[in-house]
Amino acid sequence: MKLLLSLIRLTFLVAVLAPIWQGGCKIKPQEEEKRETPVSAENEYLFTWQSDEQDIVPGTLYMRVKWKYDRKGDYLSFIISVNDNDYNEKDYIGMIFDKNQNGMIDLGTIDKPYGLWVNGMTAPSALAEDGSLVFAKLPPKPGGHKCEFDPEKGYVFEIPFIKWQSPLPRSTLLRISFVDRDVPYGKIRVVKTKDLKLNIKEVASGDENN
Ligand SMILES: [Ca+2]
Ligand SMILES: [Ca+2]
Repeated sequence: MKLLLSLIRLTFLVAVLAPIWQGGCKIKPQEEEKRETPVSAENEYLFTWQSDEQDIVPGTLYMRVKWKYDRKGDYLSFIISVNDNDYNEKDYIGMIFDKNQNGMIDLGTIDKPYGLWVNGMTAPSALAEDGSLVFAKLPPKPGGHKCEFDPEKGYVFEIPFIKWQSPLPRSTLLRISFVDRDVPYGKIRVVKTKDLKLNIKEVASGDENN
């Protein structure tokens, strides 16, 4: 009789605990999945150059780069801020993507650099070793970007739409430079980032429902 009671108890325990156990197993992989998929951690970068690395500002120069990928429109957009302290309409940022997908940022016109002046204009350009661009002697055209200047904070570039092929590749390298035209000759007026690897299609856009 005792044995029978023990068996009934055991069966009851198994019946009650099994779903809880299974439930516990189901929850765990979801938690792990979340941890392994950072949503926005890699689409913001901050670069700094100390006073011995540039003559654009007296102290530290900052460049903050935020970008996102819009899955629906298959394009990239950027917000880039640089704390330059004096406005010059020919100051510009250079953005060079590995457009020919050969695994490197090429000098010259091969990767078709974007040179975006703070006055909203652009012209075809070639990339030089130091990160600066040599602009073609052609009439400039609107670049599709906007730039605001605040003497306290510097420039904020809004670059809403970049798409050089369709569909965009899964990933690309990107080098960004900034050139300040107000720096006297012989001083350091150009800064450039290391080459970033943008994993374009792994980064959430935040615009999926738009
Ligand atoms: Ca300047
Ligand atoms: Ca290239």
